[in-house]
Amino acid sequence: MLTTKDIIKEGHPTLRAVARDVSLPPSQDDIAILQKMMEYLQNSQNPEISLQYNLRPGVGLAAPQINVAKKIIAVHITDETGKLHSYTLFNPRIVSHSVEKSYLTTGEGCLSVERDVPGLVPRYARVTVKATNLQGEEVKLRLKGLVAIVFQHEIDHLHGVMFYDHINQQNPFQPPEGALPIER
Ligand code: K2U
Ligand code: NI
Repeated sequence: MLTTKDIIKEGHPTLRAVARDVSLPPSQDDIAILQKMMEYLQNSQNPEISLQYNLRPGVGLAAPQINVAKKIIAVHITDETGKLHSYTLFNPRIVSHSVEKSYLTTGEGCLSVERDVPGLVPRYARVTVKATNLQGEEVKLRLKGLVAIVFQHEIDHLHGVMFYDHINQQNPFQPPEGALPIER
């Protein structure tokens, strides 16, 4: 199982690399990588397991964070309405997005960043994502709210972008014009 030591931290060059497309249909190796990433998220949200292995809770993980520069992400989050959003995806890309912005009112963190970075992170309020799932099927997801923010955070990782790259350095807590606040 993946644990905290398998997650690379700030300063590691792979976090700033542009990840490669996964060739499809996915190989057994790539399938295993994705399954381990989802297992980490589920373990990190399990009180007993996360305590036993000292795992930081995560709702998303991108392969570059385990030093695999490939376009692979996992998302496992129960949203504000109590709906579980659980996705294991190859080659995810944002194909369209709203003009309207949103932001997580608590700011963002990152499993690869072991410090608090204060400030609001402007995101698109709604995104449409296309990807290939574990079964090799093309999926099209229309996302909003917290799960849309998580997807943008993870897809950023595939382009070597960290959440704090988006923070307004002049006024970190200035909400983007007309943006929708999203509570955690
Ligand atoms: O990619 C990662 O480092 C995992 C992050 C994803 C994330 C952080 C902030 C905002 C959106 C996504 C971890 O899940 S940080 C822990 C966390 C838990 C619940 C809600 C937000 C962040
Ligand atoms: Ni992150």
